[in-house]
Amino acid sequence: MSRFDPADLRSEATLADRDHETMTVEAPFTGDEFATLPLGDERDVETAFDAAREAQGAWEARDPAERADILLEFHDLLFEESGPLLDLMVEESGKARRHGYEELLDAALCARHYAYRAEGYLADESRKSPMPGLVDVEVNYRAKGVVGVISPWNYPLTLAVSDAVAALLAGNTVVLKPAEQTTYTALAALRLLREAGLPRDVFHVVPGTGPDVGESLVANSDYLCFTGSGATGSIVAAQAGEHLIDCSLELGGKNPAVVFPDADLDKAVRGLIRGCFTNAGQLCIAVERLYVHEDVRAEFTEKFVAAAERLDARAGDDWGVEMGSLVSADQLEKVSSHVEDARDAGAEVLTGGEALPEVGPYFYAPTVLTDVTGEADLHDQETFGPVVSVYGFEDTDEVVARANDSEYGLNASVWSGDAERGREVARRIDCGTANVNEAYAPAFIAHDAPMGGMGDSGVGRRHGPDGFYRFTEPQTLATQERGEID
Ligand code: TXE
Repeated sequence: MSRFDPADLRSEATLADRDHETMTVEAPFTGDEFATLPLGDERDVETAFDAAREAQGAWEARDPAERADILLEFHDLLFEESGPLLDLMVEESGKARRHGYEELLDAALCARHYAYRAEGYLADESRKSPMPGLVDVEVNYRAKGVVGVISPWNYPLTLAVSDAVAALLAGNTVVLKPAEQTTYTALAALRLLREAGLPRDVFHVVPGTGPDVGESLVANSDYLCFTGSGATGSIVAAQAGEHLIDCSLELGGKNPAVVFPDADLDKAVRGLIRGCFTNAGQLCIAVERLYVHEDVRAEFTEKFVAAAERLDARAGDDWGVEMGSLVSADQLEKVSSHVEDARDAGAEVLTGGEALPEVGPYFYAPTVLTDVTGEADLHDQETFGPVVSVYGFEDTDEVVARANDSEYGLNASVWSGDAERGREVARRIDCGTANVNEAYAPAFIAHDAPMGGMGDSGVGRRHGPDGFYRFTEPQTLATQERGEID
């Protein structure tokens, strides 16, 4: 039996002792049954919250250094168990092994980052003594209580744990509802956290569907982290508002990249192939709009299309696979209909533009489009697949305006031989993370730096101090020790 056998992993989930309805989880590479998933409901959520609330005080009272040691052990276990963990992730989500590894690295580095930083954040003297004078003031960063996390299927490991590790280190306990498609990866992460020494009741996972588990999860949480679609995000935010709790929402984007004529074109092609096709484009920070200066548009496009055609898209679990499957029939339907609709509205398909049933039931070819018009859904809406549109531009102000002509504002990149010029342009783009000569560094490398979106891309930030303090309740404590104030 594998270290992370689904039937065995079910024991990590919080499900009250009764029969549960089940759903079939597919293996995206084949469309065959991968496992059955028991579906919880609000009774299971309440069981989880009762236990998490009971455990919270003792967890918060622990020395922050002890909490950090557990997270550092978790970091080590992720690497020690990377083989079976990646086997599970590849089978359950249909992603390429190398993208699973990138995700594992992100989860591990996020845990390590906060393990090293959390104690300092909690003790930050510059925040604690804001007003020396007539009264002594200290600010105590108390935990919020029990943090709810609702996570999606595209990065089933890191999006299940990245918010949670910061919340835990701030002294909160956590209840997580992972996406139905990829719950077993989240349960494997939970097993490793427990093996690292996390007390059982400090972190609960309740499997189930969004409406059945999600609503009561929001109702019981003291803070909520949501990653997923804008439509579901606004439902969840409205529910959070009803319960007067704060939340952070990470909702995706239609991310632009701008290539200037002085850019190193080979480097830009390499970086943007990763930016567009990593995880088959099912990545909130994936590039979906490519603006290339007219002077280099033909040369860039030729190289880019050739590189897209060379990608090894395959249903294999070896390291050589460069692009995996879409997660499901629903996702394939969404991607195909975006491309068909764009084609009907006059777009030209330079490569791809079709499903690859001979490779696997939900595979879609790396696709490059041009002449996409504003009538096409794909022009403005997130596709969340291996599909990118190339547009030409001539003038910097024009391209900044076009990059900003979007309801979203998550991630952007600017490619130029002059890094200062790249930064100047990047600063003018309305987005939470901007990169120069790199497609998405702040999400996967810079855990010290905040990551999140403007506009319809969401609310709040993960990573860095912003990602930590959202899990705290600042309490201002003033003491008058020097006689009366009058
Ligand atoms: O998302 P949902 P879906 C985008 C991407 C994709 C689209 C649809 O464009 O094509 O969203 O994906 C839970 N109350 N992103 O349908 O529904 C659900 O069970 C509470 C971008 O999978 O938002 C899952 O755990 N929770 C994105 C989570 O919400 C509810 C990542 C996400 O599912 C719920 C994923 C409800 N009423 C999709 N309904 C990103 N930002 O990276 C569902 N859920």
